[in-house]
Amino acid sequence: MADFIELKQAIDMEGLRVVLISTTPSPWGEAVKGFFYVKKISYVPVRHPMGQDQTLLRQLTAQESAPVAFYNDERPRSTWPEQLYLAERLSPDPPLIPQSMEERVRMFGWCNELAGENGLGWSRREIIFSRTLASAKADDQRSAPMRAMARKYHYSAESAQAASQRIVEILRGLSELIAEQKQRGSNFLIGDRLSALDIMWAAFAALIKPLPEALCPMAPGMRAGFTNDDPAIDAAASPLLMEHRDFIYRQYLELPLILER
Ligand SMILES: N[C@@H](CCC(=O)N[C@@H](CS)C(=O)NCC(=O)O)C(=O)O
Repeated sequence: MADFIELKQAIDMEGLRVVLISTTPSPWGEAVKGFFYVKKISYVPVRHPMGQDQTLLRQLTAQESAPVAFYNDERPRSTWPEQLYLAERLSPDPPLIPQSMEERVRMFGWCNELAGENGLGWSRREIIFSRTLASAKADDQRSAPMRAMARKYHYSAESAQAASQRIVEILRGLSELIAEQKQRGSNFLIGDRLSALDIMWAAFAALIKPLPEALCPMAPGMRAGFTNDDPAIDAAASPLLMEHRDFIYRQYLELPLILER
C-alpha cells in the first residue's frame, strides 16, 4: 500500500482512493482493506481527518465516518455493502460474495451483525464510550472528541447497557457457526471458500482482542480501549472462533497491518 495522502489531494485523482482512519485498526476500514487486498486491487490510501476539520469529507460524502471509497468520478461509497460490491465489480476474482442464494443471504446477515447499526462493532463502541465517559469529567477537554463521537453515534447509557448482551449473542452465533463448519470439513464461515464474512470477522475481532503489537501496532491507550474486559463477552468468543481470525490473517490478509503511528 502506498503512503497516505490528504483528502484535498485525492479529490481530483482518477482510480480508487480510500479514506481510512490511519492510526487505528478500525474494523470497518480493515475489512475493506482486506476485500481489496485479497483481490489485488490497488488504491491510494487517504487519511481520515480524525479530530480535525471534517467539512470537506462531509461536503463530499454527506457523512463523516471512514472508510469511504472513491472510484473515478463515481458517487463516493461510505457503507460496507457498497464497498464490497465495488470490490466485486473491480475484480470479480476471487469472489467474496457466494454464488448460492441461501449462502448469500446468510453471509450478508452475519456481516450485518458485525458491521451494521447495533451490530458487534457498533455495540463495542458503545461500551468504549461508556467506559471512557464514565471516568472523565464533563468539562475535561481530553474527552471532548470522544463525547462528540458518542453524540454522532447516538450513544446513551441505556443503549450501552444493551450492547453487551447483543455482542454475546453475535459471538455465540458465530462460535456455533465455525464449529458446525469445521465439523462438516470446511475452514470457512460460509460454504467451502473464503467469503467477505471471514474477512469481516477477522477485522471485527480486533474489538475483542487486537492482534499482537508486532502485527498490529497501536498506541497503548487505544489497545486498552479495543481490548474487551467484559467476562461474558470473552466467554462467548470460543477459542475456535478466535483461531479462525488468526487463520484468515495468516493465510489471506496483509500482515503486519498498515497503520500510521
Ligand atoms: N460507514 C460505515 C460505518 C463506519 C464507521 O462507523 N466508522 C467509524 C469507526 S469508529 C468512524 O469512522 N468514526 C470516526 C468518525 O465518525 O468521526 C458503514 O456504515 O458501513
